[in-house]
Amino acid sequence: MDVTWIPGQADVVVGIVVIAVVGGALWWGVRRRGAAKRSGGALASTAPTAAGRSRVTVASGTSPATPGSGTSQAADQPEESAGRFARRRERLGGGLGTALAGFFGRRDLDRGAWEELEEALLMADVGAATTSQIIAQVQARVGDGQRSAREALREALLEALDPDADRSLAVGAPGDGDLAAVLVVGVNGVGKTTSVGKIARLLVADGHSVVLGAADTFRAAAADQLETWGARVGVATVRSHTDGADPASVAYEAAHTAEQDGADVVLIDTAGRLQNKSGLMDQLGKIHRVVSKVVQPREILLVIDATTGQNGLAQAQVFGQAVPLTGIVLTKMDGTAKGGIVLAVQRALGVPVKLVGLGEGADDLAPFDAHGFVDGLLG
Ligand SMILES: Nc1nc2c(ncn2[C@@H]2O[C@H](COP(=O)(O)OP(=O)(O)O)[C@@H](O)[C@H]2O)c(=O)[nH]1
Ligand SMILES: [Mg+2]
Repeated sequence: MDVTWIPGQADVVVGIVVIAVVGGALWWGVRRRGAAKRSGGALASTAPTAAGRSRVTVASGTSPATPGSGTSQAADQPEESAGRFARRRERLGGGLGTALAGFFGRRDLDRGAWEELEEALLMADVGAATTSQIIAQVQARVGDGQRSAREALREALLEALDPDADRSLAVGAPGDGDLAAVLVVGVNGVGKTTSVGKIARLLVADGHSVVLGAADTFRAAAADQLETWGARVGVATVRSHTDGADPASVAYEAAHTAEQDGADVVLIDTAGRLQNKSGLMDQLGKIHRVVSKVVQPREILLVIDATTGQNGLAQAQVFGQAVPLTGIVLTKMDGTAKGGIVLAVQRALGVPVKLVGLGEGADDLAPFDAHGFVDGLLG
């Protein structure tokens, strides 16, 4: 018997309905499985229990959970560190260059001209001491007639920036088996947590395995914020779910976990409330001491908000009395035309600016480049 089935209109409609129902059911199933995996992953690999009140957990950034194992398929790919600064240089705004248009345009460098230069430098937050030093150098250099005022100023700014300072993060080579601890400190709201997340991305981009420690325990939201950064780039976050848990316990557990996992770097976020300055400084001192029991911190980075200028700088200086700073992260450079604050902070704190924040994007944190900075500043 010759049976040939020729589909009619009704069959096509039935077919579409069947495909829709089966497809929808499959889609629902996949979604449910994905959600279960995510919520399981966040708490699965718990559990070193901290000394004291807080139960500290490891929120794995990877799935399946392997703290400290670097990136996972789910994690996004951070931008390589080389060239980041240059790619964002125009965000510096070139405010000083604009303010100096009059000075550069002058034929005679009379007293009025030097006052104009002084005012522009002060307005750019260069600071009084560095401004005097720069003006003296520019005067000496243009005096011999060999250089233009612009060239002389470029040179003086570069020298004041200490272009040969080592601005690399002292974290060793990826996979060298030598754990490096990095503490991040600073006043509330300057961009510490954000910077820890961004530094993790920089390190992962350069091949390091990283563990994060959420030692700002005032609010669980702070740890959530850090954990989100960690999960995005595929690194584990050691945290407590209890508000007000002992920050030093969390810091210790983070260092300990990183060591056990053979991670390259443990990056520790801290609280920055200044209501009780001596309490805060004691707390930082304690965090430093307990982390040192696992490994002596190699970097203590002070985060400063560039938009707060000399005020923020005065507040930040107390941190240098509590812990031995090794470098500065200057955030929100995209939000100010007063880039001269780089010179002022380095002079006031005696440590180099190592990283600058140039936007709110996940990879908008760049290793500082003195030459590129001066070019950007002069516009
Ligand atoms: N525009 C800009 N915003 C930044 C930068 N760094 C941090 N922020 C913002 O500053 C705010 C405070 O950051 P947060 O990390 O929570 O500060 P913390 O209290 O010091 O931990 C957040 O809204 C960040 O997005 C930066 O480089 N540029
Ligand atoms: Mg924070």
